[in-house]
Amino acid sequence: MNAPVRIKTRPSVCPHDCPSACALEVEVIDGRSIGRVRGAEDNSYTAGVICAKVARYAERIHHPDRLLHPMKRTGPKGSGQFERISWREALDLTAAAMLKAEAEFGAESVWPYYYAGTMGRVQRDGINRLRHVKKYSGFYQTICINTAWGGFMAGTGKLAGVDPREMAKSDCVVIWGTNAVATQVNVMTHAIHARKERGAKIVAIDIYMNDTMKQADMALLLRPGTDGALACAVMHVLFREGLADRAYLARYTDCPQELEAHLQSRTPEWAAAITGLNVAEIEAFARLVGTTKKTYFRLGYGFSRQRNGAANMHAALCISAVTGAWLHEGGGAFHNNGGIYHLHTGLIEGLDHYDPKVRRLEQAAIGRVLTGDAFALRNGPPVKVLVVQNTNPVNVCPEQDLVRQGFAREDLFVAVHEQFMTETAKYADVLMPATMFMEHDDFYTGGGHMHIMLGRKLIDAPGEARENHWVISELARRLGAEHRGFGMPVSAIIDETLQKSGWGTLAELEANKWIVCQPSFETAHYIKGFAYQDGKFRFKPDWEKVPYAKDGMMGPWQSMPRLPDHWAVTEAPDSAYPLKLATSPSRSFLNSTFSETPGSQKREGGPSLMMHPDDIERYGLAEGAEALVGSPRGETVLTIRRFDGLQPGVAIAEGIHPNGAHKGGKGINALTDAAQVAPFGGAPFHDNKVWVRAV
Ligand SMILES: Nc1nc2c(c(=O)[nH]1)N[C@H]1C(S)=C(S)[C@@H](COP(=O)(O)OP(=O)(O)OC[C@H]3O[C@@H](n4cnc5c(=O)[nH]c(N)nc54)[C@H](O)[C@@H]3O)O[C@H]1N2
Ligand SMILES: Nc1nc2c(c(=O)[nH]1)N[C@H]1C(S)=C(S)[C@@H](COP(=O)(O)OP(=O)(O)OC[C@H]3O[C@@H](n4cnc5c(=O)[nH]c(N)nc54)[C@H](O)[C@@H]3O)O[C@H]1N2
Ligand code: SF4
Ligand SMILES: [Mo]
Repeated sequence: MNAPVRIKTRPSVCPHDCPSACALEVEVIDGRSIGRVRGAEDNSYTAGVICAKVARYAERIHHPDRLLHPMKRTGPKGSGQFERISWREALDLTAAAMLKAEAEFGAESVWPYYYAGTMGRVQRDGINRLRHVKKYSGFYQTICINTAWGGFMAGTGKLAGVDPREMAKSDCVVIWGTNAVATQVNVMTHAIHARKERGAKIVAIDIYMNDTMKQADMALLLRPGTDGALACAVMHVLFREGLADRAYLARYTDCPQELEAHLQSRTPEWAAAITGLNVAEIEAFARLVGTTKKTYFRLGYGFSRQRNGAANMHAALCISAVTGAWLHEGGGAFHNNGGIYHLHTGLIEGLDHYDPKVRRLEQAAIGRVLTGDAFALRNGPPVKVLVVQNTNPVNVCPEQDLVRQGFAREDLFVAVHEQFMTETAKYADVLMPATMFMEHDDFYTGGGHMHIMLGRKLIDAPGEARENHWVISELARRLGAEHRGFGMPVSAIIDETLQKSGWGTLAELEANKWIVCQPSFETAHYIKGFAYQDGKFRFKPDWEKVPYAKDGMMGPWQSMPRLPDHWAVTEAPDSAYPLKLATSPSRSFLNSTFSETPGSQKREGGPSLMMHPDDIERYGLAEGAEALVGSPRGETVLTIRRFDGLQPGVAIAEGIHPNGAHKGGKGINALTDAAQVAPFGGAPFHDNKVWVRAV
């Protein structure tokens, strides 16, 4: 009789770009394959729960379409026609193109282009070491976080808030502008715990009845880009009805009297006209948070992807300072914990070679950069070489028509290091196969929680797939770029980074699986004062003094309102473009990742547009029929779906489906804009005026 195969379970970390950064338990079947993936029960934030797409990770890591060998392009740009070459040839060709561009156009003509396909700190950010040593064009990350982080830090002075596990001790959890059921499932774990154990109320604030709104006790369905008006009216009611904590305001905030006077005219009636909510809803919400001291405001990214997004994030955050919720366990606000880890990333990123004079190009404006827009290029040389890791810009970046035009340039050399034949990979001149997280070492910090975590290599990579760090080190060697970080084992980089940052050693991390970095109650609740020098929360931030401002001011920041307000700069519908479109994430894709896995494809179906029945009728459309959708940027084709869980005049397209899944081959980001959102940049993905026509 054969002995039963013993499947080992090993710890890991989900590397995808998700605030949950879940601690995983992976069934390792043999040196090459995995079985089921579960959430770690013993991690206090993950608490045994992960999303469905990662639970079935075997279908992604063992996918038959994984890239296995380096290749070079044989057909026209974007055709996806390649022939197999050796690693040596792939790296030689790439390095030669980089050296040639540098010689002819200067080092800034090379643009290392990366993002958070893996959130591993070594494999994600190591490309910056090459950039700094060689003085290639810098990379200003504007696709995701700027508006939300900047808006939150404007109030607190720091990117950190109340322990996310404390949600379980709240009496009211306000889930604002994040579809947590889909995008960060653990928020729901802790919020629902509070509901079960303490009868806590869950409030959700969104622009359509998504899966999170459906679970809420109070669902506030407002018009896109109007959260600032809602926040002002809520604070108006709090002052009017004696629900503001005046002692807290006096001790902890910068200008409470000025705020109160300013809010006099921001009545619920005023906000109702702007938001489309009714006065009773606004007052009920204000009274709930005003009388429930243990209210936890969980502020998401979604509502900041508007042209007034940073201002709205700040306005929503201000409510917690008016009620004084921060003083109470289970009360206060949270967006992201990036500020608690204080990692010394000098070795990883080569910061000893940092040169502030080198230009930095905006990630989200890649279409403009590659098509020669002088402002986007900061009046510098053209970009002649792109080296892409961990991102899929041809699919995920705004102004897709420009992006594709840029990638199609015959004089642009593109090297892509990828796991799959993505839409960006198809445009590569040299395409290199990448490992997945269980095939390499790295460490992770959780944006939505408080752990530093270790993810070890658990299995061998298929074919010739190689990790990011190896590829960057091999390029560095060929380019004559010198830094001790190149060629160092990843584990040694992790160990040194942890020690320098005061978090112990790699051996300790390995023994404990994660480090709990949660600051004390006093620190997380800002009991001794907020992070500005005077300890005061800012109702009236000086945007140029927000810590984020060091990276430069962007967009029409000088006309931002000084105090929380409705800043009417979103793209207003008009007769030519009568509807507002948001491009909200879908549950089974993660940005463009997982669009290759059968389980996710089955659940998401094809690209569609959710529209109010009245609008379907008004524009002569039909359920299930294809329609052409256009914005000032471009056009795409979507299938119409009836949906009455949104306000008339608003439409939602969920998920970033592959461009090729849309009839005509243009993806959803043909509609979106790379406009700079004030004051720190960022793309207004959910702020588009559009028309819809039957085809
Ligand atoms: N399943 C899944 N998970 C993901 C992702 C994914 O694509 N799919 N993406 C990952 C990434 S990179 C990120 S940054 C996070 C983002 O996750 P979230 O913080 O959840 O942000 P979004 O998903 O952009 O939007 C959340 C919600 O905001 C709504 N919204 C849009 N405009 C407004 C507005 O003006 N006001 C209000 N109140 N709501 C508005 C959207 O309709 C959406 O329902 O999720 C991560 N997790
Ligand atoms: N319409 C619309 N567009 C959006 C958004 C939206 O809400 N609406 N959201 C925006 C947001 S918030 C974000 S963050 C961006 C994200 O957009 P991207 O940064 O492009 O993220 P993904 O689409 O997940 O693509 C990550 C890629 O990295 C690859 N990858 C993963 N791990 C590794 C690795 O270890 N090595 C290498 N070499 N490659 C790896 C994956 O295979 C995948 O193709 O999209 C933005 N685009
Ligand atoms: S919820 Fe987010 S972090 Fe957790 S497993 Fe899913 S994608 Fe990964
Ligand atoms: Mo993101």
